[in-house]
Amino acid sequence: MKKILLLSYAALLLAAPLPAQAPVETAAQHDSRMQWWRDGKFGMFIHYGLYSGLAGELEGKKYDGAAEWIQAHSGADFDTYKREAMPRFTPRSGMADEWVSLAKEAGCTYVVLTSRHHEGFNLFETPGYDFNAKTCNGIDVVDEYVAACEKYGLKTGLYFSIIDWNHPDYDPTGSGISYPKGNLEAAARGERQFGNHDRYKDYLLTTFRQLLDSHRVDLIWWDFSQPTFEGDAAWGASRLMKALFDKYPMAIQNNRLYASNNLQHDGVMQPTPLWKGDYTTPEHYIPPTGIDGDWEVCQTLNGTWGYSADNDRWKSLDELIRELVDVVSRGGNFLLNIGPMADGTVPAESVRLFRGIGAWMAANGEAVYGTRANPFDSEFAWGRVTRKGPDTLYLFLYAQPEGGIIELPATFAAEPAATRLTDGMPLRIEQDPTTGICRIDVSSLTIDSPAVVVKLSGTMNAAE
Ligand code: JFZ
Repeated sequence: MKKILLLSYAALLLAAPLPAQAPVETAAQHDSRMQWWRDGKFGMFIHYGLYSGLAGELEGKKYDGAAEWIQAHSGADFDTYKREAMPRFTPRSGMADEWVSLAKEAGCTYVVLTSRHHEGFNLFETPGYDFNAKTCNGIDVVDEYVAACEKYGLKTGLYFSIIDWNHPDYDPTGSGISYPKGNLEAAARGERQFGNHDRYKDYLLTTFRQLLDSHRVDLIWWDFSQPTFEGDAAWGASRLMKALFDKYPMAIQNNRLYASNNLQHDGVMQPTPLWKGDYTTPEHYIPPTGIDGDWEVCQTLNGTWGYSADNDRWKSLDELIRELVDVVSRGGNFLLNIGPMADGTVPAESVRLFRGIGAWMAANGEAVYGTRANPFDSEFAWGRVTRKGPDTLYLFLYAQPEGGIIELPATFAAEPAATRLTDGMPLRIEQDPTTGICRIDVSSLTIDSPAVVVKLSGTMNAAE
């Protein structure tokens, strides 16, 4: 008996020192857990909260920039923010159905809703803590959202802010993370009980459990950390991760319980070690050569995540479709945002843009879903490439190549075939074994969409 105990103790000591929170899984199990996400490629981000009603304006003053940051930008204290924002926040039953049905129409395979943002207002019922949509407005927004995801067959993601600008116990000292000046002043005046951060960490765990206990989730999008404020010390990260895997062992989570280079906007971005989360999250930035491992670009339509009444800096449909293609061709996922208004209505231009993407995806989605990164060493002046399995390439033409001929530095084992994806129209293709170049004549194609797709079927020979 003693011997057995000793032996198993030795085995424990010899085992690789895995961080406690890492899911215990083999590489194959990891691949199967990640599969729907890797193949799904395109998701909708939804930023909805008290800030949606303010729409970029507080106490008669307008704030440009990210509208969901208005409390930090204005410096409003909790009482001011609550007094101003609460009456303007008018969630409506049925709005979540509209969001998810738009996502479905756009060709998204998953959705991520802000269950709580930095303002700390929970969109779901949180017994014991009143600052939540159910208590204030009678609607558990997350309930209706999860039901809509099930109805339309999309994977259910929830964004969960670990930062909290209004919880009395949240202590931002030394975090390097913005905090509303008004709350700091109120704390200095002794009007706010402030800064028992251990108790805040307990609150985070309790609240996260409340969320999971009443809502089925496929993905959690944590947000966010700084190098001086991350992981176990700042958030009790291991406990949060364990709570997720205990309840949903197949769930996926991003990397923002820890600081990383998510906000880096140049150079080669480093992958996230798996124990910090399943994927890296570049924001408002498309890494030019992708990132090793799994990654997802989150992007806005007009520069703000939360709804802002005055912002009309909308990107064009062509730009957005090319961003989607750029990301997918480099091996990433694309999470594109809507910021619904006070009553949940999606701004008309956002609806138009998502429907436009949907129309393009309906015709060309085969070249996006289930694909992997461009297998060639570099990109091409005429456009982008994805690959599916061992014998299919998709070439996305942004422009006509010189002389109307695409030259790929590859040859194919069997006679390859090239067709226009939308209608199967065959294109002339020939390969030259001496130079190792394959030429496709695309001169007959009109570039009448942001990306015209050519499907190339044939098994590529390994590079010499
Ligand atoms: C975060 C949020 O702050 C933002 O509101 C939005 O939800 C986005 C998707 O994620 O973006 C960040 C994260 C970190 C910093 C700034 C914006 N930062 O470290 O300054």
